[in-house]
Amino acid sequence: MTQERPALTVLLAAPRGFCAGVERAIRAVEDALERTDRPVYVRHEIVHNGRVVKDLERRGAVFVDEISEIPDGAVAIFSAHGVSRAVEREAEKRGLAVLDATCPLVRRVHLEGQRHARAGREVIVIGHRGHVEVEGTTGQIDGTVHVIESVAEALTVPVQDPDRIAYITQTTLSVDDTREIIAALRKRFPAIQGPDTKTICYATQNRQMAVRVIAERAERVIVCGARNSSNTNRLCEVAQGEGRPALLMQDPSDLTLSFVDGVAVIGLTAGASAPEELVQEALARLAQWRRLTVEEVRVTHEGTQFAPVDLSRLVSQLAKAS
Ligand code: 0CJ
Ligand code: F3S
Repeated sequence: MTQERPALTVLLAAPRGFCAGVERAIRAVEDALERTDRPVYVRHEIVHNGRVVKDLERRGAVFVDEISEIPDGAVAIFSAHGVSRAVEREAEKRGLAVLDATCPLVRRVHLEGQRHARAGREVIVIGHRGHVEVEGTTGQIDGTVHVIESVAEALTVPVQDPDRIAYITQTTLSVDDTREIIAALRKRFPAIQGPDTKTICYATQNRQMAVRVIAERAERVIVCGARNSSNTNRLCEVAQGEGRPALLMQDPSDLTLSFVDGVAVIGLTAGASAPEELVQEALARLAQWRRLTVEEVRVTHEGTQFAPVDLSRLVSQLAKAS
């Protein structure tokens, strides 16, 4: 007699997966591959996901770490995370045909930082040191910039004039941790200017809210996404903050039978750079072991869409050059 697979309820977070900035950035690479006959180079992973990068590589895109690796005459695409002024200037000097796929919400943070610097304020960037978005944002601001990652650093960051400072944030931070860091800054520098947690983007906020709701009901949580993806890691932390073991699933093989052992209700979500196919692969894997009931738990609807990156100027520039 065959033994029936035990039941497992999967709480599927919504919203999850691709945000509007990721959709736009990937489409910029696809459009460039379709509409130009030049080689298409992308500086940095267009978004932090190996599956997305491999797919675009198969279609002809070449990913590099630095602008200096891009040959003259090629199309150069900047990733969704944004770049510094130095990178922009180097591309200009080299005469590269640039498509800037920086997320408009990251760009907004750049402009905010530049505005504070023009007003003579020192700018504190709350974010992860060494992360590509933080490198781009700090490199967009002419003036004194400090990066801080924690409440401890908020309490010790050395500033020249406490009456002339401002802060901005990376877009993909933990909402809760950032709120605490901002509170510490405000307490120490009552005159500080800054936007509350608003510059953490809508997609990051919504995915954190959704994973918290499923984590309240699930015993464990699976988060699809890459290990180098900041927003994906933050989703794991939110679930762990609710006392639930969380597994970051970069590839279906990361999901092992032992993770679901004895579990009746599991949560499933995906970072903003993780394709939905990964979520479907997680479900297929779980279905090999268990009889699934899948319940989508939606905490909000997302209507945000961005206009595509405009290729028309690039296409006419290339046509003139050839
Ligand atoms: O910084 C961004 C514009 C977010 C892009 C989408 O997510 P991802 O994983 O590529 O980047 P993070 O590491 O910043 O979350
Ligand atoms: Fe933009 Fe936020 Fe996505 S900054 S790329 S909408 S994660």
